[in-house]
Amino acid sequence: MKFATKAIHAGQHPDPATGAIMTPIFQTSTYAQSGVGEHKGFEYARTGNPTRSALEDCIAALENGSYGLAFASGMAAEQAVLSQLSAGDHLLSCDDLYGGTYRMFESVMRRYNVETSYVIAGSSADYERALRPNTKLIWLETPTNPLLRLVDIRAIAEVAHRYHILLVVDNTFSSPYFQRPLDLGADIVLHSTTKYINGHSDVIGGALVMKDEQLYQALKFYQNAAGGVPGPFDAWLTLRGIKTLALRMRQHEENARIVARFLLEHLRVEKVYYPGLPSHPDHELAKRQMSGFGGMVSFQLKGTLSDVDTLVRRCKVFTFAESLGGVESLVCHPASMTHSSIPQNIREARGLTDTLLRLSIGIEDSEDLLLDLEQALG
Ligand code: P1T
Repeated sequence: MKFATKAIHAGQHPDPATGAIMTPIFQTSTYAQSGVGEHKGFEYARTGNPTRSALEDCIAALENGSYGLAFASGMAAEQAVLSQLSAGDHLLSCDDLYGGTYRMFESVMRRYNVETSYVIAGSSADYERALRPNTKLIWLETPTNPLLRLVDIRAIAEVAHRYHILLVVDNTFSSPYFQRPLDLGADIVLHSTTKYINGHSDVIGGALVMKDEQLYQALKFYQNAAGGVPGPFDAWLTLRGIKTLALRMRQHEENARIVARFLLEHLRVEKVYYPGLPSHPDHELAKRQMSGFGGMVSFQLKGTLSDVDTLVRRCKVFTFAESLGGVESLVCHPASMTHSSIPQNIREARGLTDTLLRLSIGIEDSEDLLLDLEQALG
C-alpha cells in the first residue's frame, strides 16, 4: 500500500462485533478473563488496549517498521529509549535538538551516570571521532529543532552498526511522509506525535517504531513496566489525525516554501533557515534524504529582543505559542520557550540567539500568512 492509503487503513479494520468503520474507543482499564491464563489477548490496559494497538500498528506501517509503541508523550517515548542504557554508558547526540531532550540528558540521565556528548552539525566522520569505548546509543534529530540542520542518517547508521551501537532518529520535524529513517538504517524512530502525526494541537503523545523483534520486546517491556501509555481517547484522536497526514504535509510544505522565500527577501530579516532553500548548508542532503522539506521555518530578526517582543505581539494569524505541526500557524521564541532549559552560553554558542524565531507553518491560505508576517514585521 502507498503512504496515503496506509495512513487511512493500516492497523484498522471494521469492528467485528458491530461493523463500525472507525476503531472504537475502548475506554476500559481491564478485561474479563474466562479462566486461569485464558483471555482474548488483553488483560490490563497499561499492558494493552485495542485502540492503542491500532495506533501503534498504523504508525509502524507509515515508518516501514515492524513494530510500534505508543506513549503518553514524546518525552515518555524518549525515556523508554534511554531505559536501554545502564550507568557508565555514553550517549552521543547531535548538538541542535529540542530543549526538553537536552534537559533529559543533562538533568536526569547524568544523575544515573549516563554521560552525553554532542557533535556540532557534523559529518559521519565527526560522529565516528566522537565515539568512546562505552558509547551505546547515537541520538539524532533531523531536521533539528530549531535550526533545521540535517544529519546524514545513512552514513551515521553505517558508523553506528560497525561499532554495534544503537541509532535512534527523532523524526518529529519531518514526519514519515517526508522521511523514513528505518529505510536509511536507523534502529529506532521516535516521534512526538503531539506534532504532525496528530496534527490538530489537541493531544500530547509519543511513539517508537522499530524492525528488530528483540529490541521491540525490550521496549515493550519498559512501556508496561513504567506505564507512560496514552489513554484510549488520545490514541483515537491521534488515529483520526493521521488519516489526513499526507494531505496536511503537502500543504504545510507548500506554505513553508512560500513563507521562506518571502522572509529571504525581507529587509528586517537577517537570516532564514529552511532546508528547501538552495542557500541552506544541508540542501543537497535534504534532497537526497527527504522527499520534501517540511513545514518548519526559522529566522533571525534584525534588531533586539524588544523587536522580537513587538513582532510576536502584532501577529494575528500566527499564534505565539510553543509546539508545532498543527494545522494552525505558530510562532515560537526558542530562547525563552522551547529551549530555555539550555544554559544561555551553550544556547548562544549553538546559534540559538535571542533574535531567533521559529515558525510552524500551518495549512491556512498562504496569502493570509504573508499578510500577517508583513504587518507584524512592520
Ligand atoms: O512534547 P512531547 O510530546 O513530550 O515531545 C517532546 C519532543 C520530542 N522531540 C522533538 C523534536 C520535539 O520537538 C518535542 C517537543 N517539542 C516542542 C514542544 C517544541 O515546541 O519544540
